[in-house]
Amino acid sequence: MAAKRKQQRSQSTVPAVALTIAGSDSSGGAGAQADLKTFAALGVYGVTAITCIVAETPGKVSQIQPADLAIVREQILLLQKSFPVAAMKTGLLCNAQIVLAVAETLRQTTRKMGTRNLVVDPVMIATSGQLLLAPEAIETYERELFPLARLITPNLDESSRLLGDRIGDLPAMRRAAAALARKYRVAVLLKGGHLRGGRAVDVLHDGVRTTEFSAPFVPGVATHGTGCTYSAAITAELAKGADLSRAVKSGKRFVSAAIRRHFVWKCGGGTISALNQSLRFRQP
Ligand code: PXL
Repeated sequence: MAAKRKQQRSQSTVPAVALTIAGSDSSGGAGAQADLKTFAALGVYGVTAITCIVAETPGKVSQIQPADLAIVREQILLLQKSFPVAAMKTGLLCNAQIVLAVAETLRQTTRKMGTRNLVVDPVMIATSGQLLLAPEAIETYERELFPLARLITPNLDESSRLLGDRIGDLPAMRRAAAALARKYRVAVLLKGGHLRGGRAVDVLHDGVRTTEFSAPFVPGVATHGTGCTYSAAITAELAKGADLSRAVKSGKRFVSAAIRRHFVWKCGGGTISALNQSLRFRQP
């Protein structure tokens, strides 16, 4: 009887749906793969629109192949038509034409959603330093995609490029987050993870208020995909109905745990490591 009730309960629980529009990372730590693992860990059903295929290992991008614009558009259109997509994120969009195609398709399809539950992670450079986005695409992001977003999540390098200014410490981060929110009229989460120090501090500016999110910095972990995982976790929380500040708080907790509990394999005389997005952890 109890087993039957349990079965009925699990059948009647339909998860919220989140869409990621992102590149495929062959090594599974970043991109759409990281997003799907994160969505699953947070109890959200993930669907994907793949924008490009990246052949890479955690330390080195070998080759990037952009997808045709028609298939990028069709994936988004089809998913939006068929699933009750509650929140979306964009990851690596590769070039200006793809950024434009995504923005145009989202403008077409999200009118019926009511809210703009779109998180834009403006991925430009890999953790390894390699350029992932064609530089001329930045302007297309600013003009076409940022106006559709509920939140943009640049890291320090990306924020510096957007503002044309170096960001060297926490007071500069606070100023930069406010400047970005003013410039693009959108909420901004400026991630300070790359500002080495005892703590990893991120600054959220929602157009009115500034909130800071802090976690111990985990040194010496050669990871990539932290930005993808973080924005995916925020998107998952938004899909479940959290407000922006709560979604960022939970997202920060999730990505910090994924870094802390990263995997390391011994391989070919060296080691290779990856984020661990696979474990569901308890929310205090
Ligand atoms: O972490 C940035 C990133 C995003 N998306 C894809 C990637 C990478 C990094 O290498 O491959 C597909």
